[in-house]
Amino acid sequence: MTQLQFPAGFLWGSATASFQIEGATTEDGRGESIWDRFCATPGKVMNGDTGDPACDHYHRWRDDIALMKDLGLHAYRFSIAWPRILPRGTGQVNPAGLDFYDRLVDGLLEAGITPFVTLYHWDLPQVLEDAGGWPNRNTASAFAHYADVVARRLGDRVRHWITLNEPWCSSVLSYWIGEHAPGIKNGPAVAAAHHLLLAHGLAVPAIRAASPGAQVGITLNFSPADPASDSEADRAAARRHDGFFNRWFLDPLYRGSYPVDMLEHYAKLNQSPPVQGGDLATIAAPIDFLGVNYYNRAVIRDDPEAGGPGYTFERPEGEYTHMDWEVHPDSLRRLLERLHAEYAPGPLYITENGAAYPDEVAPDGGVHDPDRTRYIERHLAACHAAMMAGVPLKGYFVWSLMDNFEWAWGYTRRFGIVYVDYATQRRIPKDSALFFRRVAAANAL
Ligand code: IFM
Repeated sequence: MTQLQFPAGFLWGSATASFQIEGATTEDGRGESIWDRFCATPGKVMNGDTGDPACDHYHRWRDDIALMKDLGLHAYRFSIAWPRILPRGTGQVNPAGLDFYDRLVDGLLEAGITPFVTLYHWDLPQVLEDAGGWPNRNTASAFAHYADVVARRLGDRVRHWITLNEPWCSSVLSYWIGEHAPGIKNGPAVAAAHHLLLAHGLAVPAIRAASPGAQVGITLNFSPADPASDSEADRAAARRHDGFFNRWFLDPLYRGSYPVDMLEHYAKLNQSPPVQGGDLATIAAPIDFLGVNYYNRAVIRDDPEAGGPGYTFERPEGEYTHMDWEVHPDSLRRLLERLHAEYAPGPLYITENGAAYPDEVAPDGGVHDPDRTRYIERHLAACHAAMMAGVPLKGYFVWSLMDNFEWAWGYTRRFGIVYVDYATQRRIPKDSALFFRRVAAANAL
């Protein structure tokens, strides 16, 4: 392969999330989150795994920064645990929680690593869930208050803010499919999604006021949809999947409206977004960048018997990761080009991309993960191709810095470029980390 040069200033980073790495779930005044409750509910998380001690990052953050520095990373995307800052969701602020992130940000800056802060990566304070969770409109204003508290404390140093991570997961997966906390099936997911978007819209001006000149964006997870065949029915089903997963969030953010075909579809399921006057303008207020999380595509076959949106997923021949997700880098290229062409969100970042494989420590002490290395390499090539086609992609954050708590899969799925031995908390950079270090240093593939 000829060398693919990335533009000067392209950011090479890694990403994590609070609940997945921090541990210390009851320390220093942290309140309970919906994920603590979900983990404590038998049968919800594989092996009964919990958020403790995860990667014990709450105590080992200095070492983890040193690790990133050693890997030559320019940027680090992490999330703030809302229940550390406001243990009861609103009201009394917990100073120890703010202090933790304050130290983390200073440590990153001292190491020359740019912090990208995600405010919500799914750890809703349990008290807010008890009051109705995301289907309750009040949660959106509580989020704006929380964003204001954090931005006031860190906004002088943090220049990149992400309001929400993957609102599809915190609405549909959490209140309709029930695989994620709070684990509600067939609940008011459309209302949850609307209030998440509203929370984003309300938080943006609060962040801008407290962190003048900072860049504010949102991260969405995308599922590019290909029809299983050329039939009209499969193409319509793929379009439905696109609406359900991608357009449902993109359209209100970038067009100020929900997609009409999906409104009609959801109405048949007795769901509609509880829009109040001014909501859509709040949601669509301009932002500075779009964060793209991409792992795989979906191949869709129409199936009126399937319930819900009326389709099933095909499993084409190909390569699959330990999540049983198809490896399909060209869908990332197409996604980036489509986002740029159809929604013109301005600067884009890959805020997550990566793969789980069942890694083991080899007798020589290393962790040899050629499949992950190849996955990252091929997706970087796809990013490069999209940039050559004019997409303003500004950086790439690999998911994840280190192996961590993979939600309902517990610790059984390893996404890190750094291996974590959970018994000792030893970190071992995998071959993919060494590859990523070379790419970042050369700014080329
Ligand atoms: O681990 C998750 C992350 O929290 C959100 N995006 C997908 C990753 C892999 O499943």
